[in-house]
Parts: sequence; structure tokens; C-alpha cells
Amino acid sequence: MKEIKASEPGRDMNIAVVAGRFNQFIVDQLVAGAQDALGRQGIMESRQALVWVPGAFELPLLADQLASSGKYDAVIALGAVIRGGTPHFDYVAGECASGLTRVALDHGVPVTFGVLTTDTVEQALERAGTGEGNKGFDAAVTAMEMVETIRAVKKHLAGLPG
Ligand code: INI
Repeated sequence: MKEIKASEPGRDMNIAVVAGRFNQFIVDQLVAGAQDALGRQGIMESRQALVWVPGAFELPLLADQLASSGKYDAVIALGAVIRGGTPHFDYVAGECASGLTRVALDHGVPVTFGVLTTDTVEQALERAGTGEGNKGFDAAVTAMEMVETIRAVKKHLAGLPG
């Protein structure tokens, strides 16, 4: 059986980051983590874009605009939804997650989920640290792997005998 594997992510990809401003002191660190991962991969700043929206609930709409543009190979969605004892949490986090999934499937563009959903600010801060203890970093690494995996599968499909 032929195993189709992504090659090491290259530099030739355009990546958009969409970030929710709510709890911005945390989301700033997720954005920094994502930028760190993209920079380590050698993706030039001119190939990266960052768009802020008011909160996590708004992430799917902007992710949709970016994914449907045909200009970006992947979208990284970043946000911080903190329960804080309110049922609002479930609506915001749930709609955000299902909306982002729908965008990826509608457009065939990877949309990675770097949205923290935690009970407390402390738990969110733990996941927004430096280097690899940062969910923004992880979401960017996943986005790049997904771009290469999709490229590898497309190449494989194009080479199959009819
Ligand atoms: N948005 C977040 O990104 N995180 C939250 O913790 C949050 N809370 O707790 O309410 C939040 N709410 C705002 C929401 O994303 C929308 O911006 C708002 O409802 C307007 O549509």
C-alpha cells in the first residue's frame, strides 16, 4: 500500500491568521506563537496576513472571506473563550468551532483551531506560553502540515492511472 506523506513544509505558502480581540492580552500571545512558527519555517512576512475581529464568534466569517479568496493556502484561527461561569461560553465556543469546521470543508482550505476554551484565565495563560507551549504555535504548525498533506494527496491523485 502506498503511504502518501507530506514533505517537510516549504516556504511557498500564503497563510492568513484571524484573531479575536476579546481577551486580547491572551490572544496577543497566541498571535506571537503563530508568527514564531511561521517565521521558523521561513515563510516571508509578505506571505502572511493578520486580521483582527471583535471576538471568537466572529472568527468563522472572516475565515470564510479569507479561505474563499483563493489567495491563502491555510487560515489559522486564534481566540480565547473563557467560561467564567456563563452559558454564553457554550454558544460562543460551539458556534466558533462548528463555523470554522464548515469553512474548511466548504472551501477545501485548512482552517486550524487555535482557540482556547478554558474555565479560567490561568488555564488560558498556561496554553499561551512561549515556544511550543503555545496553542497559536501549534495551530500554525498544523496549518503548514495540512497544506503539504493536501499538496501531496493532490499530486498522488493526479498521477494515478485512469
Ligand atoms: N468572545 C471571545 O472571544 N471570548 C470570550 O470569552 C467571550 N465571552 O466570554 O463572552 C467572547 N464574547 C464575544 C463574542 O465572541 C462576540 O464578539 C459577541 O457576542 C458579539 O457577536
